[in-house]
Amino acid sequence: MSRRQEVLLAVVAALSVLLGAPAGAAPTTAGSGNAVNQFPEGFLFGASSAAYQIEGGWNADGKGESIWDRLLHTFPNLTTDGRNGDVAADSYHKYKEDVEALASIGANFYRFSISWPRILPTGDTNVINQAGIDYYNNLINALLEKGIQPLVTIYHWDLPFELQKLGGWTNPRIAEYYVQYAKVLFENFGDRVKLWITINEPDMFTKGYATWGQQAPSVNASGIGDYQAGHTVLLAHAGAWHLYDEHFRPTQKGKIGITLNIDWSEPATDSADDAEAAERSLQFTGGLFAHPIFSSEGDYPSVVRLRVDANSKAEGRGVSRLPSFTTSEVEYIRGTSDFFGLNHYTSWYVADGVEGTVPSKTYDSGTITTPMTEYPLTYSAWLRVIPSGIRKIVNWVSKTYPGHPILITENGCSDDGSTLDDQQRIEYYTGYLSEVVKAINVDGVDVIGYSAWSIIDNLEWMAGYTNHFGVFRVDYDDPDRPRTAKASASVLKKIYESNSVPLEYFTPDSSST
Ligand code: GBE
Repeated sequence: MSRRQEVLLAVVAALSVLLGAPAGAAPTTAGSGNAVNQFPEGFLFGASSAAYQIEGGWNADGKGESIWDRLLHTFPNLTTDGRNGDVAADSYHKYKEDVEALASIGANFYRFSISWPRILPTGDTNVINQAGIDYYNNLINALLEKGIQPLVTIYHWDLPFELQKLGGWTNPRIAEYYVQYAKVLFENFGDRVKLWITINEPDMFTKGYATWGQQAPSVNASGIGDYQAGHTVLLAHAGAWHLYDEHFRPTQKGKIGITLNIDWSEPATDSADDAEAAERSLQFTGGLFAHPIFSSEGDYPSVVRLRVDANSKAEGRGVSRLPSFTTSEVEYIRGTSDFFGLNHYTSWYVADGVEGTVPSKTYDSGTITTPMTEYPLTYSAWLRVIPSGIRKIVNWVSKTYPGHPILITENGCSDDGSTLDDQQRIEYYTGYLSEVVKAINVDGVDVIGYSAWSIIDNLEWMAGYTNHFGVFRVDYDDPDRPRTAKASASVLKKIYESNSVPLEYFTPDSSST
């Protein structure tokens, strides 16, 4: 048996153990007798990236233009440093060095995304770019040679610009194009890829239809375009899940889910109104996408439905700004995820009240969000180190949507890149992972894996290359883009290889919040 076949068999075996439990079954970890700092056997450890943030090769070998290429070429000053993803970390040519980095921290899996326009330059299947297929085949094979399982994000924000001409995600037909694209990926890579994420963070990238200058494509239709785009995203996700479930799962035997980003909302005071507001804010970010997929009844959360309908009416509109699903669409979307992919970074205070432009999602939610200033800030203005939040959010997910294993697909923090001795990142990872392992062993939450953001420094969207999230530094002033391990890489390695948060790094008690 080849090394690759052995790896695949091990992967499939681990997956059936982790994901095979029927919905509603007791979490396997509770009462397992594990020490509190010990992860369950078979826990998956990995690191993440995304195509536009690392690949470069923006027009190499037949790749089509994406909405991010178009936005940052047209408005170069949108990013903090005026730089874009044309070359990025040059992973299109240097992917083997990324695989080396992953192997050196003992990662079991690598979560990377596939660039839709690198595979389908027109967005549709009339042109299939063989060089793009070859690139991802080489990456996948290089990972498997090292015993690292590929976890593919099908869509991490880089829509083919040709499809934006049709309205992008606000056009419901994009769901059909998306499913055709996913089919090409299942056909070409599904023999070796056993874990798929349909879509990364719809709450985040649909801001590209609500605002200008924060996200591509920067269609400024606040409170309308974002809901409309999200509606298409849910149908696209469900379409890909059903296609996989019916036509590929029987032979390929993998798992497919969605990744949602949810910050923790801490009630600003002890009042009942603020407690309700904090829950509402979770519903407007996470629930908007989670409820249709993971709840037993499906469809949008009622609090979101009622508030957007009421506000739309009060604004004198003839139709609600939040589209409606037909009964058969509700059924089509419900239950279409094999696990709950969760990206989590930070927490906020949330109070009852009104802020945000009219119309906007923020205004609809009736919440006021403020930073938890008593916690340390990282190099990103929005990102404070609040480890207790990750334990709270995985508990919230498992209580609100019981029966779905949670895969943490992103967690990490930024610095200014000035040092390889990244002590704050070490505190961040060890603090957050301490809370994750307690959520598993103390609270009985079914978390099956964890992925650090990110394996290498990358293009942090509008922050350009100024916010460094990697456990490996990339020297962006050197045309060779050399990768160098930071101190945090060796700490992750200790955690990943011992399947525990070693006691020297473990936080036994949560802080007060
Ligand atoms: C994820 O987004 C993304 O999946 C990943 O691509 C990204 O690199 C990573 O996290 C780190 O951000 O004016 O300072 O408030 C806020 C997580 C920018 C969500 C912050 C970008 C939250 C998306 C700008 N947001 N982030 S501001």
